[in-house]
Amino acid sequence: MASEQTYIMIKPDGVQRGLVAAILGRFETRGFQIVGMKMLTPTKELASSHYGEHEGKPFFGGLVDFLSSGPVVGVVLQGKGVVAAARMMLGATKPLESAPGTIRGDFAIDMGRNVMHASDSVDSATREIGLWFKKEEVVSWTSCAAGSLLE
Ligand code: DGI
Repeated sequence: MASEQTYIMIKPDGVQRGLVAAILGRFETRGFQIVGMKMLTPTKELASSHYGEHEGKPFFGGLVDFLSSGPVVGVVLQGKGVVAAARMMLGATKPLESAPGTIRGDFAIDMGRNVMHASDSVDSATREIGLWFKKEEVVSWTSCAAGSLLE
């Protein structure tokens, strides 16, 4: 399986609860590489674009208001199979249906406060990385651990 990039984001609830390091640490210790990272409070326009697939649904307004309510930490992660792996590590959209050991299964109980986002496909990852990061903000670097992580 080829190296991929995905977009993950600690949402305002995760930042407020001081979960940034705990969440990002899981990805780093597994062997995924951070190649872009920023903290910002998203505008409503940016939040609406990010969740564009949900426009028109009853929860859309609340979702956009919440995502733009405070700082988030957006990260581009890179590694073998990282798109599907990040979704597995994240857990189900409804935290109470997320297995223990997943991020939502360990850190959340409510769908409207489910602490983190991760792109759900390679195509979504490409779109979301382009939405949140300028090209020059994604850094190309080689980890000195690469030879110990991959055959
Ligand atoms: O990729 P996910 O975050 O797991 O889920 P998603 O892309 O289907 O939905 C994005 C977010 O929108 C999700 O994290 C929580 C919220 N959401 C999704 N479905 C519902 C919802 N919020 C409410 N209140 N009701 C829903 O049915």
